[in-house]
Amino acid sequence: MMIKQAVLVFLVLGLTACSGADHNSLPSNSGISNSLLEDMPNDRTDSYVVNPDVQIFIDRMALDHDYDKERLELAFSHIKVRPTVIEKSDNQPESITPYYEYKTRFVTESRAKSGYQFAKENEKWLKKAEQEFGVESDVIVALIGVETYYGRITGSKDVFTSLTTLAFDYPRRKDYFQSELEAYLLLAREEGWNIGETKGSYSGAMGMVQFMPSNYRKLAVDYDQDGHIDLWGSEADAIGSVANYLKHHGWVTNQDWFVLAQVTAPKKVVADINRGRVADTDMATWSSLGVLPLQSFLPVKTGLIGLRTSSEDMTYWLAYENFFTIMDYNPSRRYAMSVLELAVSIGSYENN
Ligand SMILES: [Ca+2]
Repeated sequence: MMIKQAVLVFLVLGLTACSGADHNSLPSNSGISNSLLEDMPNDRTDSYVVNPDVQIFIDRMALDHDYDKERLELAFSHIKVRPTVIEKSDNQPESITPYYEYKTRFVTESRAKSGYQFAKENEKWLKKAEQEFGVESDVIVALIGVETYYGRITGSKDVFTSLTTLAFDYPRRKDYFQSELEAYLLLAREEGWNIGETKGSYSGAMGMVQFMPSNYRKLAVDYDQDGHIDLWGSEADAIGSVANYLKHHGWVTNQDWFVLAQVTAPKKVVADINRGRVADTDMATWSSLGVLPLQSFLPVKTGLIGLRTSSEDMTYWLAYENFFTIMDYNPSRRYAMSVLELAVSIGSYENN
């Protein structure tokens, strides 16, 4: 989540492909996972530990957080230096997939059915989260459904290796990934994980809700109160964490997400379609620009969304604040619309 706008590709996908996270095992004596220890480069000079930037990072972790320097030296000496990560340009297929194609990955009958079942199994936690955070359960469930198919696909890459590669060999976003690496190492210490045993996405997003380490530390919650925040194994923790995230980013309880709209003069609003990530324009202004809601609407500000719903058709919506709060999870309109459409499907599944 949250960095999907940057489509990254590893030149060499040499990462271990075993699935699941063994993050619940006890820390080894070294605090490093066995899989990482077994993955020894032939020569220490092929490892990240000899990189001067890594040495600076290690010194800073020791100084700022009193982090065990030997443990870090050992961990970084077991990651082979990988070729620089490259970024696909903005016009790669991934970023221009039209909405009607994009949504077929997420808004499906089977995903709605599984979401309905997930909701039934977790009714207790979803009700609690609705009350405590004010986020509707269908939205929480749909978000987990789009992120990882309700926890079925949480990523199989070692988070420490992914973040190290991005932190030191992806110049454009190295500050961001160094701070995520820092958060990951602190999280590992707090949660008692061996460094290198936590699996996630290629960019270091973790668990059923695909939180980056900084959000894991800041916004994830131990909702079943077993003493650990486990976003892989605990559906309760995943539910509470998503609800807390959305509340933190301004979710408005029980407010609609959008209304369908008609755009009578597209040229007049060409700069307003998919502009920004805020609901900042009132209905009177939209009306003067020829944008007319096709359904009953709330007297609050909205933003204009336009997405391709077939090869010929563009559909428009006036989106309320909550639509943009979903975009705080992943800044893609197609993503936000998919989550909300899946939420509708899950909510109406029982009546199918
Ligand atoms: Ca827990």
